[in-house]
Amino acid sequence: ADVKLFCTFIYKEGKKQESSMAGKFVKLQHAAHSSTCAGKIKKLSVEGNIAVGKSSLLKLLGNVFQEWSFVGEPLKKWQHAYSSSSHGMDNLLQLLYDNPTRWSYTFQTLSCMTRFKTQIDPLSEELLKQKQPVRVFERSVYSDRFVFAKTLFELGHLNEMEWSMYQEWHTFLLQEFGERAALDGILYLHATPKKCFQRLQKRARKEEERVTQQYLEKLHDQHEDWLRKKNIDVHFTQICNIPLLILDVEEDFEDNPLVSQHLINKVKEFVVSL
Ligand code: UDP
Ligand code: D5M
Ligand code: MG
Repeated sequence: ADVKLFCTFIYKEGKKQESSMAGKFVKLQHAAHSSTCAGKIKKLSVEGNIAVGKSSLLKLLGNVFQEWSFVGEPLKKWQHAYSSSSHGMDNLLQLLYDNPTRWSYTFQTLSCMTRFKTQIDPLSEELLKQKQPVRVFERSVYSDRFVFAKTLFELGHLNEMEWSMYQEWHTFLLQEFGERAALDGILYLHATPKKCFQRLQKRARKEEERVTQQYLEKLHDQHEDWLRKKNIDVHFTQICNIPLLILDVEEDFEDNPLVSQHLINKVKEFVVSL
């Protein structure tokens, strides 16, 4: 359905537009990669299911690579969005889980905007001074679309019109900000949905009380389709081609020095190779 709807949008714009858009994306990708060759910043995102351990990995890497910059998910902004109501109406994450059909589209507008903002944020003076600056994000504008928005559409929480509109403005933003938002690598944390569900229960975030293992299974499959099977939209092949490091985190790495060290080594090797 994702491919079909996206193509509808493309075809409406005409064939010529299709090829010039594809060309533009390819050009943007080349620009992003050549800038890394010149010793400019390397930007990575950490992707993976809810509660797989992304924030924990960022913390672990932060302790080791203290000169790198780490950008966690803008969760606070989603929990305290706009309204100053005292009835919990400003917690968009809570609203999303309480009534996904009503709030999914609203949530996508805020999550995507906040992610775009952080992904194109200029480097700090301190980071600019470094020989090889590295910035690591927790998730990206890509997982927002290819994992969450797509899942919420497939579950019927975004209707056809919302999904079409979403794809149209997301594509537009990628065209406009693609170069600045481009990633040089993806770290994909992989664990079974069962393990993620256990970690989600252990974390016990109050907004996520209604999250089911079935939902995590759906998100898991979307990650696999996007990152491992690479069977998403052809117009985004350059995103499929971003260098990928798959890290198996089924075994706990938190408070496990041996497993932690193994992950650190793998990430280091990967970043050097970019
Ligand atoms: N966690 C764990 N073992 C690990 C990594 C994480 O038990 O090896 C726990 C962590 O303490 C937290 C939960 O799993 O309570 C979810 O982790 P995190 O918030 O890092 O997941 P995210 O949602 O960011 O991927
Ligand atoms: O992700 C933080 C929480 O936010 C988790 O409950 C998933 C949710 N989330 C993140 N992005 C989206 C989008 N785009 N739509 C719907 N829900 C989303 P965590 O994995 O716990 O760090
Ligand atoms: Mg997190």
